[in-house]
Amino acid sequence: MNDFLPEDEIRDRFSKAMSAMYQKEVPQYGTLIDLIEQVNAETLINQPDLAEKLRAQNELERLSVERHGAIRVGTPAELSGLRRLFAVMGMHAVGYYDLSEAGVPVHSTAFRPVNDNALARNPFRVFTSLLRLELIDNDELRKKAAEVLAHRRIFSAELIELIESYECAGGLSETEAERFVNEALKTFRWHQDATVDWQTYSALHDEHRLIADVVCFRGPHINHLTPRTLDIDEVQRRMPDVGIVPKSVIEGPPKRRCPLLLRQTSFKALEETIVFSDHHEGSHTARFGEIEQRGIALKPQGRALYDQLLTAARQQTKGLANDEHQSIMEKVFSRFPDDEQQLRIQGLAYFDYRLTLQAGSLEEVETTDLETAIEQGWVTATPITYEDFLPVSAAGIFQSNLGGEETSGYAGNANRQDFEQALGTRVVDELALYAKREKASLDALPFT
Ligand code: OOG
Ligand code: NI
Repeated sequence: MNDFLPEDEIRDRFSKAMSAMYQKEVPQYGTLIDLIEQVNAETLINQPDLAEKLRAQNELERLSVERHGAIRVGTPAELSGLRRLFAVMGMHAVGYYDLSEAGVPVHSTAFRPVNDNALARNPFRVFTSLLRLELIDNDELRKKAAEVLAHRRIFSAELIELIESYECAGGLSETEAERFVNEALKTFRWHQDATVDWQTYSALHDEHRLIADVVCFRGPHINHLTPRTLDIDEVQRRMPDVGIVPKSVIEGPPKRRCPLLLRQTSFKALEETIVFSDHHEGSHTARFGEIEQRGIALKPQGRALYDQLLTAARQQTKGLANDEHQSIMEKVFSRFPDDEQQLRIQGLAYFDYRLTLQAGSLEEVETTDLETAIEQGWVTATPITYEDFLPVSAAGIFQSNLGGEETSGYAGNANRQDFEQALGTRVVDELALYAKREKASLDALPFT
């Protein structure tokens, strides 16, 4: 019998090790975590109903585990290497995000667990972006960047060996898993010393700060981690009290009774001292901390409405501070139904259907229809949580930390095929995952 450590367990250990490393590397991130824990605790006291609901869903003990991190890589080989690394932890590429639209020369996916049990155990995901050198117009600069990237190795020999042994044997033993977590962590560590001289860094930085961030260092340092908060508006409000500068607005939908998709905010990236290969001392800003609050996954029709309202609101919210931004968003989003029944009946969002314990006689359930069964309390419909990302929000996060204005310089360049070729596989369609889960729950009900 093989005695493998479950992938979910490896992911759990890895995410905790990553969190410990990042708190040590970026002390402000530890401050953010303390603030979130305080706000979460207060929210649970002030909203006993929410506390009860979370307790019933076994959510309380994993409230404090990080929900996601983000990295950026420079070459197809690095991206496909990451695919193999994350597979060891049961994380697979889900979704394609084109950020060129928002003036950021990358396209991205999220490595994440895909099945319910794995998500329930630890939903840790890594938003992973691939730099698109082909979007750099300057020939000389593009060649220089490609050359620098061609020389770096972001995975240790020991890590590659462990990944190969996972692929051959189908798992890792306890001791191998321990070594794997250690070695994998090194890939995402911060390096104070750049691999290039000051002049090269500056030239790349002037093209786009992100290019310098990807090209000039030894590896894809983790650039943020993101815990979950129960009250993002409150955390945004209190960040300055603990000496943290928040980004100007909370991204995503406004506050709702039935939370939609994903809301995010972050603190601004820190300026950190860097020593360049010519011993020149300078600084680089890349690393920050983020928080998220997740809501229901939307069906294509709901998502179209979200995108439409977001676009309408964006024209009115440009440049506004968070409070005004949120109040305009609330107004614009009043067109989006805000109760679970309407979200369900109008086919706007995904739900998970379950037979309740007091489901009368099966016969009664069998001969009725879904809506009656829900009304009678024989079947419950629970919102399915959105596990993915939002490209417009992601662009907002990128921009606030790269100091970039929104530009359209790289726009109109979605190229999923290229991305999948670099990755070495197709990305999983996120909507198909939610649809499958909803359908499986419906199929398990005893209707005839
Ligand atoms: C990724 C930014 C996107 C999110 O949560 O939407 C992101 C990055 O800055 O590399 O993490
Ligand atoms: Ni993020």
